[in-house]
Amino acid sequence: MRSQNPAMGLFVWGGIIACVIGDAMILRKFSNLCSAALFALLVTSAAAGAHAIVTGTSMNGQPLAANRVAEVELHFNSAVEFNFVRVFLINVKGQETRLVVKAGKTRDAIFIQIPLLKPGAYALRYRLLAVDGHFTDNLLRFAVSEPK
Ligand SMILES: [Cu+2]
Repeated sequence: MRSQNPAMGLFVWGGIIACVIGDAMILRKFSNLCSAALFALLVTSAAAGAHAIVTGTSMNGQPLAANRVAEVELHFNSAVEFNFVRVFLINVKGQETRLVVKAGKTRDAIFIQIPLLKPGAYALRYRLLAVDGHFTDNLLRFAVSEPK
């Protein structure tokens, strides 16, 4: 969502400049504009956050069972362009393996096929294109342990 509304940017920066000048001139009139501009800046900064980031997984922070294929679902904070999704498994030696990915039930989710793995620490490295045109590269760590 970054820089997609120049009018808002102008308003925000204009407001901040007015705010500074207003303070300098001790004109009370400017203080409302100043608050409005700061508020708009906070709102637009929040909206400029990364897309798409993981908001939840079917692993739920729990380790996967060793030596068992699994399907892990990832949920994102935005719909993703499924054809541009790439997911790699990384082991502790840094070796990367591309994983099979399937479309999720909704456009903001995907399924990842996890192969047979030994107990240990792993990470998923994913590269996604969100529907707003932003690419995101990120890592998601997870553990594999012997079933209890
Ligand atoms: Cu975005």
